[in-house]
Amino acid sequence: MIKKQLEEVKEKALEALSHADILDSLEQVRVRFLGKKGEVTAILSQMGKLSPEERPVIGQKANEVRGLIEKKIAERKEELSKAAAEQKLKSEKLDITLPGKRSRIGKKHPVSVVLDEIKDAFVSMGYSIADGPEVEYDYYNFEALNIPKSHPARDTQDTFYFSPEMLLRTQTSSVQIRTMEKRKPPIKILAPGRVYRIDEIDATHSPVFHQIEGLVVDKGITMAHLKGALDSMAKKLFGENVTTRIRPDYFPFTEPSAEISVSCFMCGGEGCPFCKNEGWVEIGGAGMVNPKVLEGCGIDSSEYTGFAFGMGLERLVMRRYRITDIRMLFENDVRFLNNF
Ligand code: 2NL
Repeated sequence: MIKKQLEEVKEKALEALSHADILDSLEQVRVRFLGKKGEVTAILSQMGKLSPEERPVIGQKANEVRGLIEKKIAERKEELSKAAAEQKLKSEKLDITLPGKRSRIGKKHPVSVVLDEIKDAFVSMGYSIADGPEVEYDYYNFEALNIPKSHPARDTQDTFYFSPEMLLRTQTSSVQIRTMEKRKPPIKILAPGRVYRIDEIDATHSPVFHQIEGLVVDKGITMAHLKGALDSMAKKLFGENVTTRIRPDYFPFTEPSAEISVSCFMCGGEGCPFCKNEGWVEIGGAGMVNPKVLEGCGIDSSEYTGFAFGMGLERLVMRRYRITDIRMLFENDVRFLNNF
């Protein structure tokens, strides 16, 4: 009787197992037959009713059935796990032969391109690069440069003040003054940097721009040294055929003062629309450092002389790349910047 029940349970279990096609239903089968309240367990609990002769025979049979079901469950479990793993691998398949997504690499801003070239030109002539604060004392920005409070040159630069004594620098000359105060000649520095002026924004004006100033102070420095330095820079920047021209000008911090031009690098000086038929393009100003300025920094002007020059970097960039609107250099539109 029990033996027959065991046979039936075995068949039922094998039948159920053949339908179990996910791991969860396999567990349901295990509970249904082998669990505490399972069908095999229920049969085994009737063993007490058997006669002593029958007990070992049935016992053995029961163990066989339980063993078989356990074994089949384990086998099926193995099969299903394998299939599940394979399925997972298939769904997560990665095609490593597909080309990757290229990330776009940035490049140097045209202002940096020209700045680096100018720095290289002067470093190769033995200059050091100097810098200083953009928030500056009135003294270093104006007073020490022979521009007293009453001077009309202040009007054109009237600018961003924090207090009567502090402002955003309007020129990088302040860097040179600080250097002359700290160090004895010989001095040979290039001072590039951002400067600020109250200017209405238009095609050629921006309240923020960059200036490059140079300063050389030593015994016996003359305007010929200035001309040589400018010539050398112009050739490096615009080509070997370019020459420079200096004509009288006025700055409070230099005496004598000069306007610097380079021969037109578009037409070679013949005259063309680019140089407005002049054959020359203005790039900045220069001069011999005013003795008052040297003395103010504690440098004996009977022993030392010096030259200085200043150029607007954006203007040079615009000339170099024929950009007609300065705002293009500050808008950071990559469609524009990708052209350089
Ligand atoms: C221009 C003209 C110039 C200087 C800057 C300078 C600095 C010291 C002493 C004397 Cl510490 N001069 N700098 C000299 C002449 C001209 O700049 O057109 N800049 C855009």
